[in-house]
Amino acid sequence: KKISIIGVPMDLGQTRRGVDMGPSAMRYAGVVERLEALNFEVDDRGDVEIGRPNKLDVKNDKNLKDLNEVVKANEILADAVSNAVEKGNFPLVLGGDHSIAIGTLAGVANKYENLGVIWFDAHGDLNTGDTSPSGNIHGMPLAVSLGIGDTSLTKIGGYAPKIKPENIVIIGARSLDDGEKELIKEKGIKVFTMHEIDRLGMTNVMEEAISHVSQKTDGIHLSLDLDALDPIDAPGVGTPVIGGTTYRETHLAMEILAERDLITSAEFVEVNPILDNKNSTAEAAVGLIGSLFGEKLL
Ligand code: DIR
Ligand code: MN
Ligand code: MN
Ligand code: MN
Repeated sequence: KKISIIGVPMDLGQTRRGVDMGPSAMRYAGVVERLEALNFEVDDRGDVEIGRPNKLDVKNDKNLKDLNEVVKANEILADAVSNAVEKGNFPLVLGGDHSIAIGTLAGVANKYENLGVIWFDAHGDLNTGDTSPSGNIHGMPLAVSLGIGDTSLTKIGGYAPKIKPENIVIIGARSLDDGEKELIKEKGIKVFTMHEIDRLGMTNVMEEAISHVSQKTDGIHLSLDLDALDPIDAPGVGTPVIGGTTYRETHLAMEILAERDLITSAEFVEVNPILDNKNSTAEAAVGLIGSLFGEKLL
């Protein structure tokens, strides 16, 4: 299997600068070499071009910061991802803030009848302009992919919705806004919060998550926000939340996914080298990518 790497130096989905350097940081941490060492053929497609607004972080009347640039970049990303899938390659998207999941899913989901999604995150990313406390689009991609939110976002890729609520699993949640909690209840979205991870252990959580998300689906996308991990293990993120998954738990999750061989596309997002400790978060991300693609000690 050939892997297409697509970098997305996007930082306009939130307000802490530096996450645009995430793709460089992960390349510098050796992502290509790591995958080649596992005998994958890697096609690094370089980075998607991101526009710059004249003035950053301006909220429009829809409570959507830097909307136009986020839309444009995600349209380009959707095309790049869709091309990779069409070639039969595995798309591996490197972020960039989590608003890029809108474009990744737009590029992947039209190739599947029923795409499953495994979403590792401290957050739900289920806000809309109406419910978001921040106006940051990186807190909205899962809602957008469900077809909920401003149409300039939901119609990216030319169709909506991309995914169905019953085909989603969120893992690692510990910070949800009120509107997100309502949407989770209303749509019946499966969430394994940190409580369930503590209580059941990561092995059981992954078994349950996989059985939930693999029932009716014909492909599964993995979206991993590095802030799912505890800030001790992943300090280089814009919105750290105490009490996350450990380095080992997260590796175990990736190793279980590798064993089951169900993931058909993936993205690793929110690596911010400016906030990081000697690139350790990018290195953690690249380690997790290694495990996802089958790296083993023995
Ligand atoms: C918060 C933070 N719920 C928001 N979301 C983040 O701004 O919507 N998602 N950081 O990863
Ligand atoms: Mn998050
Ligand atoms: Mn189900
Ligand atoms: Mn996120």
